[in-house]
Amino acid sequence: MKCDVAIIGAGPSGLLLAHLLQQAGLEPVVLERRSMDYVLGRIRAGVLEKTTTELLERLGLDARMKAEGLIHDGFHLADGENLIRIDLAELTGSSVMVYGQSEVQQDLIDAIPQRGLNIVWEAEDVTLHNVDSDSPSVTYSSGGESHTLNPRFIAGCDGFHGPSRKAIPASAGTGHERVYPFGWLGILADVPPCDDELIYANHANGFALASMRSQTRSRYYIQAPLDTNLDDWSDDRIWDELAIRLGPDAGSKITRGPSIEKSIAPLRSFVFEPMKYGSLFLAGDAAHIVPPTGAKGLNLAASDVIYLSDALIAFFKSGDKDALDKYSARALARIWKSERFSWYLTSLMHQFPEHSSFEREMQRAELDYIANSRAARESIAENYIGLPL
Ligand code: RFL
Ligand code: PHB
Repeated sequence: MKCDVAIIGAGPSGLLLAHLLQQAGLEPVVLERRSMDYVLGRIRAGVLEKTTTELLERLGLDARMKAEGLIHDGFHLADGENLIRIDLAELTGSSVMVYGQSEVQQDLIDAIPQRGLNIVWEAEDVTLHNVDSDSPSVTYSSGGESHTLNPRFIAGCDGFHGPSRKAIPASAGTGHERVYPFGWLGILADVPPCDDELIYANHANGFALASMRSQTRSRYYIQAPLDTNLDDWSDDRIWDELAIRLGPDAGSKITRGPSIEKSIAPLRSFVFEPMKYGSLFLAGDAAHIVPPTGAKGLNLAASDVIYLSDALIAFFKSGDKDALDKYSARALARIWKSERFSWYLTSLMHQFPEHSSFEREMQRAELDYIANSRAARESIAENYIGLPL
């Protein structure tokens, strides 16, 4: 099979990159460990920045998003009592799109046959070889048979736990990490959302987020200890806790219903640099993780692949390696700013076991400042809608 770029992973970064390269006339091959149904069933992000919606537009894969996605002109921070509205439209002239990552995945996957994209689902034992040379290879097995790809480049889009980052020798890069002492317990239910906009709440019992997928499907999260057992959290217990944490107004507007998905995700900040080693380029969660509080993970995956596809296309069209050499520095400049914002909102909105009354007062004072300062709200808004590429 001819292969210009072997892309490992069919999450948003792998599929977006594959479509961009294919659109430019290159021949990428995507290797995905899981089945298509498994990838489609993963419930994750919900908020898309303009960079991401414009990328889907550029690929001509924006029709369903435009028809079904919800444009949000603002969101709320809450201190358990009062709501502080961050008016994105008024403060920045822009907005965000609420459209689930599973829907984005569906749109990217639906277009695979029609665009002639090569993808191997359930590829086993994907292994990278000679990544430090100009002739790397990737071996894998599929349907009981062994295969080898000989691409010019490999794109590691295989998420935090994939093999790509691990193929880089420890001496060739640095990982920067912060692990938070809690996770998010998420619930998805076919009930109308409690508000038209998202609410991020800092309550003495812990953080809560009211989000949505549509006018009839809600997504909620609560901060929970890392050793939380999902069996201890009946739907009723989660609804009761959300009603407390979201405050009297939003809490009283929650519509309860049976969960259609429940999961717990740990929170982590992580950056690996550089994002290039020889002929291997990392993109998305393979190179960095943000805690979900800033809604940045999927959006960073999108900006990485915009930079990476530009650089790869320039190389295949003209042999110019300059943009490839600059990819890591260019991507990291945006990544670190999103890391900062995600860490800041996480620090502001959660209860930390190690905090004393002093740190809790700092959070309270910061929320009070945000409520009363346009400059503070403007700073939050410009980060939330996404910094320029
Ligand atoms: P993914 O989505 O993890 O995809 C990686 C793919 O690689 C495959 N893979 C392999 N394939 C072949 N061989 C191997 N050995 C492999 N090992 C792994 C995996 O099966 C998978 O298909 O990474 P990608 O593409 O970089 O995309 C990143 C995003 O998925 C992630 O950043 C976001 O979901 C984060 N995130 C959010 N991001 C936002 O922009 N806005 C949000 O509102 C938002 N909310 C969230 C989130 C993440 C969450 N969780 C579960 C951590 C909310 C939550 C709760
Ligand atoms: C979601 O709807 O899943 C969601 C929304 C906003 C976030 C994180 C997750 O910050």
